[in-house]
Amino acid sequence: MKLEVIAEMFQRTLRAGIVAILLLAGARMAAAAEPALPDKSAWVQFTSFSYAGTDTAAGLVKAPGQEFSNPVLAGFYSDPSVCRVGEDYYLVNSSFSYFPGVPIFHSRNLVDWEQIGYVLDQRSQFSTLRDGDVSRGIYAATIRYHDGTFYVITTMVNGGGNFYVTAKNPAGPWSEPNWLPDVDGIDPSLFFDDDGRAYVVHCGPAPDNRPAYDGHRSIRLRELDLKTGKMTGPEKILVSGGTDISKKPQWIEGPHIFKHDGGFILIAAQGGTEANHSEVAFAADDLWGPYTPFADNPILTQRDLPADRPNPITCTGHADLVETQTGQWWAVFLGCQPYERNWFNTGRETFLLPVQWENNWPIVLRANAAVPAVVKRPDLPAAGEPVKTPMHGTISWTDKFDRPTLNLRWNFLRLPTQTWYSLDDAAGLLRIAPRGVELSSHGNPSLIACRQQHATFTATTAISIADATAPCDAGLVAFQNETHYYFLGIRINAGKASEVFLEQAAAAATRANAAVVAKVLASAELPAGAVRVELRIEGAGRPYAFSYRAIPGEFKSLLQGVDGSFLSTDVAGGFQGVMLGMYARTRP
Ligand code: 6LW
Repeated sequence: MKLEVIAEMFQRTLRAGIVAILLLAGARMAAAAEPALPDKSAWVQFTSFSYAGTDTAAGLVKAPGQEFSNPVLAGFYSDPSVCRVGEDYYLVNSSFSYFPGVPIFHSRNLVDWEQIGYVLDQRSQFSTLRDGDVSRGIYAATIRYHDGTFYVITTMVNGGGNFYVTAKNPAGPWSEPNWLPDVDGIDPSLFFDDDGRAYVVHCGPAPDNRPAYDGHRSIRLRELDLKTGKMTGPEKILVSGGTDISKKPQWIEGPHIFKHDGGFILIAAQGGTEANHSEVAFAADDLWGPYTPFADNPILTQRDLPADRPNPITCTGHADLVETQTGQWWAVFLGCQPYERNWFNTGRETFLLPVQWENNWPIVLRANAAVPAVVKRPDLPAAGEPVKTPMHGTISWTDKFDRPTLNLRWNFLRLPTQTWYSLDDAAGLLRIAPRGVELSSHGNPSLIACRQQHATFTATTAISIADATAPCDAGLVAFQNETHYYFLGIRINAGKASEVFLEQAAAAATRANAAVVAKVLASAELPAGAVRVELRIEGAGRPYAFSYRAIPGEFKSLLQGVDGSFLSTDVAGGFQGVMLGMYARTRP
């Protein structure tokens, strides 16, 4: 976690209510000012989108019924949290400024996850997701099940702060947010004690709001009255700074409390979500502490491994634990897969490893042990059970837009302010209204995107050129944030596609400069009479290649060897990975 992000966030949570109200009022005015959409016949007609990604580690799995390879959720699925109900497991991730928010998955074997919905799929749950950088929005969520009800607790850093929602069915519907204005900070988690009492444990500011050093934070505990939905009783600081405050540990965050063998185990991330990330453990006889750090912390990190190791997994931390119905413990946590140096475009992904209890301490990986490429599956009856939509390994799929609703993999950037897309499942068309909202803006562009889940991938979309299509630019985008994206587009006018171009966001512009001007890296004339144009982005680690095909005709390269590190978190900053999507805009 970066200082400027968290500092700003704490200030914001103090003013949470006011900010939320102001943002909402402002957003309403902005929405009211938006120009009316043109008639649907003028919208851009996307006829398909295909994705294919290769996972090299998956190739090492020789006995898929008994083994698996990480990650279990490929692509930007950070800050995983997991819970079990009987034989069923549920997992949630952060979603930042993408809507719907907080994807939720189901599994019976902990390895193969099927998305069953989103926890925050109602506009009303998301009233403040209107502006702000992509890396704001919804931070780490925790999922727990208690007494017939599912709870997801998380933070909206754009205003509102911490809140929880509940559901009887994890696929939804989920309730409206129950805001917790008394919880100051991020990464809230719930702990239900055997007597039914509920507690929120979270990452808060340094004691008395006076950090002794950069990254000085605390882990705090307070009771939650489930009847009133309000915090009750005193708040207690369980940990100040981290495992050993004399060593100035940074960013103690993402806490969870578990009962084990009659005592209490607190785990938390420490070191920041980048290369120094780790997971550490503390133990106490009483829920309120005192909490003693494990002498051999961390219980998980990759930070001490040689930088030149093959196929490195980095940044491991932010874990959650679950006990299976057969009494084994497993950890889900985030990890990254750089293709070169510290460059990764796939964001922070969800990993799974077994936990060994040693003298009542949960060890995920011993010091200097690398995340193994191939892992023995959990010993669960449903091992190897197939899922409809694989989320890891080598994946390929095509969406022909022939269903009445959008597939769960599609996301919008921030809260859609208008209904600017429509699905025509009979014709197999996804229509997107070109609007004057740039990818560089803090608005809601006409972008429908899914995750880049592999370093080596191909994404292709097809646009049918109809006579009525409004004059616009439309095509395929690889988007990391407002100042780091590539847009492979065509210019459409009067029923003709005249030109294909590749645009790169002008990263040199600062975030304060709203008028970020993109630059055109390459362009080519399209042959007259093309009825359909296909656009393709291929990634092979760092190099990205952009090609197109005017139909009738063959694929042609527009530009190859484009620097994909421009889209990496290391270069672009932020918390998420690259999204690939379909985009349309009126001509700037
Ligand atoms: C999250 C924090 C972190 O809230 O990064 O990796 C923040 N950990 O715990 C955003 O994902």
